[in-house]
Amino acid sequence: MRRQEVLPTTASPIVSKLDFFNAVGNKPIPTFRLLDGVGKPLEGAVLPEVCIDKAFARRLYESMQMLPTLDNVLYNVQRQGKISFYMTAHGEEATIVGSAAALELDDEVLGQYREMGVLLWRGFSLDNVMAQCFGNEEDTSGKGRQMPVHFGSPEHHFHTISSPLATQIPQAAGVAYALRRDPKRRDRSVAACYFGEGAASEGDFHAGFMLASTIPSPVLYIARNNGFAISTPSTEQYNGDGIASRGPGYGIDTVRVDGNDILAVISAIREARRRCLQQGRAVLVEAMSYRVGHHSTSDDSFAYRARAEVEDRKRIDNPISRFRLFLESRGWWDNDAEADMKARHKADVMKAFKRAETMKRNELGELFTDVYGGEQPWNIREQREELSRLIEKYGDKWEPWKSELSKFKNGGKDLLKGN
Ligand SMILES: Cc1ncc(C[n+]2csc(CCOP(=O)(O)OP(=O)(O)O)c2C)c(N)n1
Ligand SMILES: [Mg+2]
Repeated sequence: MRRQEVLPTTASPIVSKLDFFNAVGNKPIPTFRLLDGVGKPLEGAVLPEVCIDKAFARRLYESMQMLPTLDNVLYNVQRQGKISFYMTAHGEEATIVGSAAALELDDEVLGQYREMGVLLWRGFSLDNVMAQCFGNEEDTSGKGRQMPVHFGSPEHHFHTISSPLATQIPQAAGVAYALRRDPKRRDRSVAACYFGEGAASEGDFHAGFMLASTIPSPVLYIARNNGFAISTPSTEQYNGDGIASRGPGYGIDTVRVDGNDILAVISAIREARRRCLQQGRAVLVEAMSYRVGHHSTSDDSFAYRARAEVEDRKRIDNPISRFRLFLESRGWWDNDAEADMKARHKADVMKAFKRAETMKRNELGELFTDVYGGEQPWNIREQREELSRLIEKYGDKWEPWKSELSKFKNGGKDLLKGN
């Protein structure tokens, strides 16, 4: 028999028919789902084991419900001018809580900015959330020097959020490589990296995937495809089949999941995590959802999408009510439980808000610390001295300065001469 011909640099079979292709398997990528729109398991669906556990299932539901409670309060707090900015996670509760629940608590998380729910799942308190958003003296994320929602907590293995999009994608490949090199964490921990479909248009997406593809490491990429990058709908963001279609191009195991089905998200992330560790390689999960809220408090989405479209999505495919219907079908939830939870959540959030509202900010001088390690460089010293001179001149004379300084511990006096 003649030996089959292959080219030296590829295992590609030789064909005589000219055939172009533009899809994975020449058909749209399917979406993995376990529960239908009314919380009923699909035929043949294998539910994750957590569903057998009533207490865990209720915890999942309560964690999802906490997000809109917190989001509504903080959104309004921003509108009252008490915090400068906020971003909600409306519509993505199942993707965020489900993925958090499927990860181990010490997996390293590199988020984009809508993943506060992952931190809450790991025990970051409501007081911590408020302290960061208010930038008060209890802010453990950054001493009040970051914009709201830029959380970070080494204790919770949650890397600090940074505003420039997609920077976390190559960083996650590096973090996962470091995990692989650490004998204590090798084969045990993954780096989980969240990003939006919009961020995947950045060069850093491709740089990160290239790194993860060629320098194998256990990085779990979670693409939150919520249909929008601020005002740009996903239909204008790419011409391919979402973000999932890019995984195979980099030789990365990939799955697309219904991001509004918390049980499907848990199953997909669990299996993705297992593969990451077993193969020591990257895995990509694309979670499909719909951004129900405005992009941020700086956005009014009704300028570019119909109110009715949003209302329809909320009603037809609500990740929270889908799971509630599932719980009810098992006899694990009812109206009394709902009323009790809502009252408890509201009281907890309001208590944390009221506490944070009255707290002082860090000393003003903290503005100049931690910028660089080691000795303070001349430019930072100069800026500190300039502010000190201005406080001396206007601090107790000019009303806007007086009221602003009163929000800081020591009223800015730490910057005056002799301090
Ligand atoms: C490098 C960079 N370019 C632009 C922006 C402004 N920006 C902030 S969020 C955003 C949209 C991101 O959309 P997506 O990744 O889909 O996340 P989503 O907001 O939908 O969760 C843009 C363009 C930025 N922060 N960084
Ligand atoms: Mg998006």
